[in-house]
Amino acid sequence: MVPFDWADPFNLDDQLSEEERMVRDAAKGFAQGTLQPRVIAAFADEIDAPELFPLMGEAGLLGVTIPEEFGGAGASYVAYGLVAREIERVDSGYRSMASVQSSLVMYPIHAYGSDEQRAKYLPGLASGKLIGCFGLTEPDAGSDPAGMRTVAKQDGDGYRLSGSKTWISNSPFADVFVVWAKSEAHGGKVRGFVLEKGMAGLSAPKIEGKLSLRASTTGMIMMDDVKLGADALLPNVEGIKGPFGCLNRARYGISWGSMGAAEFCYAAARQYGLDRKQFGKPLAATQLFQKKLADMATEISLGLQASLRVGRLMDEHRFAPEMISVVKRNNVGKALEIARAARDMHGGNGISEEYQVIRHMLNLETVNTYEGTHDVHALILGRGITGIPAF
Ligand code: TGC
Ligand code: FAD
Repeated sequence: MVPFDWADPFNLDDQLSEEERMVRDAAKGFAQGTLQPRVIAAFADEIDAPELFPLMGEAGLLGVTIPEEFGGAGASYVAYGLVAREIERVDSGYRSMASVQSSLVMYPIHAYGSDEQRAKYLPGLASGKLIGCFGLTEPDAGSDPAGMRTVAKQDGDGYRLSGSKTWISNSPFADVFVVWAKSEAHGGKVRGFVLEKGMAGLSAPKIEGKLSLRASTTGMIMMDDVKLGADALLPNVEGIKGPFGCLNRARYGISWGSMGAAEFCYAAARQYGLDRKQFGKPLAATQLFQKKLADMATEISLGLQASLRVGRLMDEHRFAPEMISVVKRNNVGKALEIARAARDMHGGNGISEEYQVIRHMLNLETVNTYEGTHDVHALILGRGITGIPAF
């Protein structure tokens, strides 16, 4: 028998390689040393933080799974998940900034790009000197991105892009824009294009007034006949499976990240219950409080084990997208319930920025919606289970 560790019920640590533990520890050091001290003010004041990208790059947290020859860490998907967990333990918005860069910008350039595109963009993105964004969602095409209206028209050897994307993380300060459009030159099929800040006809206004994910900057991408060379096309993927291949990676990372947010809330509620006395005893000495903590520990330990399993299968190239829907949907939904419970367990203090649980709760509302809503993942699973698409 071994003693029970409330903070790691199934000894997840034991199941990691030495390299994975090192990546995790580096991420933890950065998250607690650099991100935690600034997050309360960043959320309160909705502060843009492009300067965090080079710091994340220096800490080796961008492009964790991208080969070292392109500036990445060449590490496993499990290591990538551990990084997301440590960053989101501080704030879902900071994890969002990093996961868009890694999974939604570096991944498609590496997987679908030409040698020239890889050489041009990946080292800068890995170091954080370049900031990337991913434009899929449109005002009239959210859960159903195949309904997108952004169009690429042939123009000599190159293209002209017109349309608008909305709710795009990082876009107001991005240097590199991976944008998905229906290409007239390719029979109307969805194709990926790489745009650069400063191109004529391209703008990226900020969306103000978010009450969730306020430490992460979100904007639109407006494209008014943006002229692109032939070299802007991502040559090695065609169809909507291109963006979905990126979403698989980001959704998987979110399954770990949301557990990091949940672990913060669980640890905070536990400590608060031990410290705070009512009716002559600590709150943690009451059955209701203990039941809530037991539920949190159970859901977090099961969620982490599930993400670890999916990560190992991704590392072995043996995963189905539906597996990722299970862990994205379950872990984010459970993290949101845990954050709401932790908020309640802090009483009045639970609504204060100082205790941080309400910030996690508000953030997780976004995380439950983006990268496929909770219900859309149920429908992806429903289709996988029955063979019938019910979208
Ligand atoms: P469907 O008929 O299902 O498939 C069309 C083609 O795509 C392939 N495919 C996939 N390939 C790889 N991975 C996946 N997960 C895939 N899912 C589908 C499929 O095999 C097929 O290929 P082919 O070769 O036969 O053409 O397509 P559909 O249009 O009916 O899709 C339905 C649905 C609901 C699954 C899809 O529309 C969906 O996932 N909707 C949710 C949209 C979404 O997640 N948007 C995310 C935007 S990005 C974002 O939120 C970033 S936030 C990041 C942050 O800040 O952290
Ligand atoms: P809708 O699709 O309109 O859904 C509204 C509601 O209807 C939801 O509850 C949904 O579950 C439900 N619904 C939809 N279809 C069905 C159906 N068939 N059956 C039953 N219920 C259904 N996108 C990007 O491309 N890049 C980004 O970087 C990015 N970052 C984001 C950052 C933030 C802060 C936010 C909030 C969003 C971001 N998104 C990004 C967009 C995000 O992916 C979309 O918001 C999400 O996919 C949902 O689309 P929608 O908002 O249009 O909602």
